Amino acid sequence: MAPGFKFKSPARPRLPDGMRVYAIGDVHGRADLLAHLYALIDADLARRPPAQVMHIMLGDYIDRGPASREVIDLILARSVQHRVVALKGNHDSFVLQALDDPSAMGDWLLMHGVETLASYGLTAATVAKSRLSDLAQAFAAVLPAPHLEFFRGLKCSFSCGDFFFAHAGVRPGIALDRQSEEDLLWIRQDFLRHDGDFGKMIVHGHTPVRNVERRANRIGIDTAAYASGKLTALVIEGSTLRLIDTARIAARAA
Ligand SMILES: [Mn+2]
Repeated sequence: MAPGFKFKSPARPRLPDGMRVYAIGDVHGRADLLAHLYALIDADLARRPPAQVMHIMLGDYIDRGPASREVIDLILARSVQHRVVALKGNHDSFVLQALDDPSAMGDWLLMHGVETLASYGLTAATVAKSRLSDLAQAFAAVLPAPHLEFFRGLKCSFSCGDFFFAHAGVRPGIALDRQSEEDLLWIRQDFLRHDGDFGKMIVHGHTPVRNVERRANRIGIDTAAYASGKLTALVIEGSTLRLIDTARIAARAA
């Protein structure tokens, strides 16, 4: 950063006029919740049709929950009717790495990759008895081509108006267009503890919170859907923020 460089973040961040963003937090294999959330968004769109709509998925589609494959199918189907920007989460990054390098397959299994493999038909028993290189080959054989393209196409960040979207956050002191993939996908305390200006309002997931965490410089929307049943969408229009989440539906079903 050049000496004397100062961020100039507006006090009330806003999107371009006529645009509405639905930013969606970490799904982690809960296709049931994502389907519910899309239905809630459809109802919201029917009630209040905007000029332009964008869905921004904040990453971590897979692992932990039971239905990673179905989550990807839902996002691909959604992309036919809507503009969907799918960002890369740290968990999602293991898919391509594991196909390339069997040792990364080992790292992925330590990050709950076994649930994702199971959703693609590779059972825990198969995983347990397979060498990592065989497992990588077996995974390559069952991963549908559109899914491979989906994982290849994930972006590490996206900016619109005064908002900047990334899975985990950004590193303080580095311009938003110079952030590393490692930080955008993995950063925690160095980002979360920073209370200075980042230049834009950062919308992120990755670090679970019970309720959406709104600070002066960032908004965290990973409401731990996998465990809590609450998958959250932050709705942004102009400088107005709203929340839509699945908690009520999940509670009724329980
Ligand atoms: Mn994450």
